[in-house]
This record gives sequence, structure tokens and C-alpha cells, in this order.
Amino acid sequence: MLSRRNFLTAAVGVAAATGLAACAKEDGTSAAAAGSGSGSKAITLGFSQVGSESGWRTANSDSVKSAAKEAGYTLKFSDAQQKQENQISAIRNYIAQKVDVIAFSPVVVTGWDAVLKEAKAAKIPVVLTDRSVETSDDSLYVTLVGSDFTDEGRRAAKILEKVLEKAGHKGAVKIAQLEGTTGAAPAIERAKGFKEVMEADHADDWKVVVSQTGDFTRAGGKQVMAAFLQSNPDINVLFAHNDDMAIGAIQSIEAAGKKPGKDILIVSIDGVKDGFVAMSEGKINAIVECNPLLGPQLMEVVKKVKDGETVERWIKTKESDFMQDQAKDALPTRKY
Ligand code: GYE
Repeated sequence: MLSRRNFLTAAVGVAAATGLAACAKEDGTSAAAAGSGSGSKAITLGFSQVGSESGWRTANSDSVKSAAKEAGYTLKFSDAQQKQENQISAIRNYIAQKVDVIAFSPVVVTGWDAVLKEAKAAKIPVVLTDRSVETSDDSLYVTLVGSDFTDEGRRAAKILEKVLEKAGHKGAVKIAQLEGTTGAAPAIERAKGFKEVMEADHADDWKVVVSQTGDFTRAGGKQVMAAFLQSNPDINVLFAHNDDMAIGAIQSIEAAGKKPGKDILIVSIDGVKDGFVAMSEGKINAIVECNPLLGPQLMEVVKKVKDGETVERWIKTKESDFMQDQAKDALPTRKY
């Protein structure tokens, strides 16, 4: 498997973009005219969304829809309800409808080669947003617009160091991990980045004692945390791969008579409004931001791709980290 880092250095984007230039010519739209708004054919973008599993996803869908509107594109949008087969059929539909560009946020990393080959054969360029895929042929997609999830995992471990210090925590750190959707890039990579820092710097005192998927949902987080607390009542840290699972877990922690943010220190990822609310109430200790507002960047890339321009292989999102004492000030400025 090629890591995301290797993707960066891969020169395949150039090859893919060359293919796209031909595609732009074939539909009779000149690069200069495409999407310029001066009576030219507007861009039709087919977008297959993962689902509506989290606050992050809602903000991401809204961002894609409003940015497409703003750019004057025709957007065909479908929600796959976290099912790969639904995404594959949505992509096949977009191919049949001969959209100009297909964008999608792949629910899991594997199993895309066949449908991506169909898109390539139809000369429809594919842009990944948010999540990456593993593929045997790097020319099957042009670029990824999204975050560095491995780094988010590392940042979560680093911020946990601060949280433990602030709490004056002594002794063993017994971590419960709520993983995202099994096989999804953010679940794999966040776990990997966290583990990397843990093994390098805290091999003696930190241990992930339980780890299971909560599928990035509140209901999943709540249910799995309840089971964790039964099997491992001595857990003192929760690392949740997203805010929604942390919020679900908080309900189970409280139901078990414990104080979230005190008896169990909580670090999560995303930075959605409800996460900030929980943080300002002292229930989440720190959040690593993952920015869902990818719409405007995506529309820019789609235009370039349609025009046959070369784009970077991975267009990374910029994000920050937040500790509890910053939550109240930051809350009114959160856009999602
Ligand atoms: O963290 C989670 C969502 O892929 C980055 O998916 C995204 C993740 C996000 O369901 O809340």
C-alpha cells in the first residue's frame, strides 16, 4: 500500500491530468470557456457522499452543496448511508449520466478499482474528497482534497500528554479507543498516528486496554462505551476518533456514575459545535480539529481538473488543536 505521504511525491498526477486534457477537449468545451460563466457549458459534478453519520459529515455536505451553488455548477449529490455498494452504484450512475467530474468521499479504503476503471474508460476524472483509497493503479484518481489523518492521530496523543499533565494524572494511563468505521481511512490512520506516539514516548505508562469501532456515530459511541465500562471499569482515558462518538460515550460514562472529563479524560477529533459545547461544559478535555469545510477548495480543483490543469496529488486541509480552556472563547466563532 502506498502511504498518503508517498502519494505526495508520486508523479502520477501529471499523467492523469494529461488524460483529462483530452477529456476536456472531447466534450467540445475549451479549457478557457469551461465554467467561466460567460454562456459556456456549466460544469456538472457528481458527488457521492459517505452518509450523514456525524456533525462533521453534515457540515461537509452543506459545504459541498453551497460551494457548488456559489460556483454555478450543476451538482448531483447522493448520500450512500455508509454503504460501499450504494457509493459504487451512485458512481456508476454518474458515469452513465456523463457528468464532467466525479467526486466522492470513500467510506472504506479498499474495493474501488473496478468502478474507478469504468470512470477512467469513460474519460471522467475522479477527485477524492476527505478520505483516501488504496488502489493498484494511481492513475484511477486525480487528487485527494482532505486532511492528514495520521497526523491527527499523532496530535491527539500529543494533546493527551497536555491533558494528563493539566489533570495532574499519576500512574497508569488506561486508554479506551473508540474507532471510526472499520476500514475507513480516518479510522486506520488516526489509530496509527496515535499508536506511533504512544509507542515511541509512552511505552511504559500508556496502554490501549480496549478498542472497538463505534462507526463514527453517537449511538455507536454510546453503546460501545457502555460495554467498555463493563469489561474495563478502570479505564481512565477515552480517545474517540470523532466528537460524535465521544458525545455518545459521555452519556454512558454518566450513566455509569462517572464524571466525563474528570474520572475519564477525553480527547476526540473533529471540532464540531457540539464537541465544543461538551468541551466548554468540561466533559471533553481536548479536541483535534478536522476541517469539514472542503467545498470551496473542491470546486476550485474540479474546475482545474475539468480544464486539464495539473493539480497536486494531495491538497491538504489546515487545522488546529483546542484545549478545554479555549472552548468558551472559540465556541461562538465555530462555523459548524
Ligand atoms: O472525522 C467523522 C466522519 O472522514 C474526516 O468522518 C471524516 C470523518 C470525521 O464521520 O466525524
